[in-house]
Amino acid sequence: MTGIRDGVMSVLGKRQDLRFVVIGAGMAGILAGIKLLQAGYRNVTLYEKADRIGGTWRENTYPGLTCDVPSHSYTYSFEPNPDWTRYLPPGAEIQAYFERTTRKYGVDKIIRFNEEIIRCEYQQRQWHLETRSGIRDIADVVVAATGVLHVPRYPAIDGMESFSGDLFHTARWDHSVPLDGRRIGVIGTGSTGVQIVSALSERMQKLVHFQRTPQWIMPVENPFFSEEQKQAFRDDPELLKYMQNEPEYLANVERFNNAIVEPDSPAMHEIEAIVRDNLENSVDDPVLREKLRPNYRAACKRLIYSPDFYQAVQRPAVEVETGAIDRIEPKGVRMKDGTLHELDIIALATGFQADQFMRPMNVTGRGGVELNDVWAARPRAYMAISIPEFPNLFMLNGPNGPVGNFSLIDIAEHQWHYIEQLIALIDSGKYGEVSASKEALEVFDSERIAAAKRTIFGSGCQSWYLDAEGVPATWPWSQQRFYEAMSQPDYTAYQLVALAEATADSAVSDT
Ligand code: NA7
Repeated sequence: MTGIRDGVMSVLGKRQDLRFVVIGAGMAGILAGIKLLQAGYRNVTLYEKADRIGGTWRENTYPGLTCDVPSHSYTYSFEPNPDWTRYLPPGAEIQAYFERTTRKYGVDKIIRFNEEIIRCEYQQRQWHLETRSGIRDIADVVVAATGVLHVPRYPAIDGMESFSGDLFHTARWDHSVPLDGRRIGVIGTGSTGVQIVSALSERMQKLVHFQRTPQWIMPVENPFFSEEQKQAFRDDPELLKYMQNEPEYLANVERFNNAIVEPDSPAMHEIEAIVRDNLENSVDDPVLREKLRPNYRAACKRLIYSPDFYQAVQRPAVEVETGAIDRIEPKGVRMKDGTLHELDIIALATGFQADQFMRPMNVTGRGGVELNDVWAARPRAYMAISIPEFPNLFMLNGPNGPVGNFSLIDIAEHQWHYIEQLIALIDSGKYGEVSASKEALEVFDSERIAAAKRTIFGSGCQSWYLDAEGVPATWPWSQQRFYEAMSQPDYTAYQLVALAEATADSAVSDT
């Protein structure tokens, strides 16, 4: 089927009249915007529900927010950044990087802010979109770059509204609330809870960390880059490129990914030994150590990288509460055993609804097929990119893609390379509709599920990686296999409707 590709790649960007809508101006949407402009398309709009770009890095501003991927690897491959201040980038620096990059590539000029797409309907060979404020638009191609973890998950704890202090989800951090010298409760021990506890342990009069499930902690150092180092990165593009593709880090990512898909490999046992040693050697009090010891395998939940969490929880102001929460009362958190933790602030580090993706947007595909119905059991997409009956709609960081302790920017760039080749089919004027075939999705999905159950994510713990049936929703194969899959679409997996045919169909439905 390479013939299909050869015939169309040469004309990319020719059909200047093709209209693109990108939904979401986070890392992936900005990438799509840059790439479409660079390909020569001029009819491109990004819709963003908020008043700024940034996605995750705009929404999350909690104290201690840090990416667990090294700074230089957490950049677009084409836009290295010599100015990162430290090995792991603080959230605010990442936000500033995306803002700078958006302006540099002119994407800021094509974003419509404060416009949330609420409806996206395929009719007569085009996508008809509507925003919450009532704006309507039509697109030939829609790129959904709506993010993965963007809908906060609030816990079902009674009495939250009765709390007399300040209570908020960590993705809605209220910066008007003073912290120093006060009493805070942090509910949740994912990456977010761990980072907040680490950042606040010395600032609070009292910090109670409510832990339903302990976490394995991977030690990591987080040094600052010196002025000399940053100057060297500025002066030497080759050095900067080397930092982006630092061989030791890349080898670690590959080893880690291979370990995820082979839970009994020596690499996974090595990871388990490192986190176990970290716990044994870092926590002095045997009672606290046992409270912090998980009873599931390392990396089953997303592994937490932290340079200072174990130090933080041993500080005098910090208490790790492992009992069950009964309810929230005006003065604080009441435990099932009757204990009341009196607090001024409660931060809900309880994560996100990881199965939402494009939703709550209402998406209706060919023939009136509703995405909510198609995804009723769980979200799924062929190669994480395309859904049958939803032609010319492609996803970045959609369901069943790789997630883990590595850069989602790298993942999105590879996905874009693949999507670009699907767009080329439409751009060629030869095909009017491009979407994965039902058969291809079924085969992909059943192979994926079988493999996913065997990954470390399926080794017996609760996490946001799991779907409603308890199966890991992630890409279950090696990183290499992902790169190979993204290098070129298997066109036989696609239902390609010739432009003439699609136009004739839409003419029929017009009448
Ligand atoms: P996560 O990783 O989903 O963690 C959520 C945490 O909240 C986790 O410890 C949960 O415990 C806990 N939780 C959820 N509901 C409750 C209730 N009702 N009571 C007590 N504890 C609760 O979210 P994060 O924001 O930390 O991280 C998300 C991702 O963002 C992270 O993996 C990175 O990719 C970036 P549980 O483990 O379910 O017992």
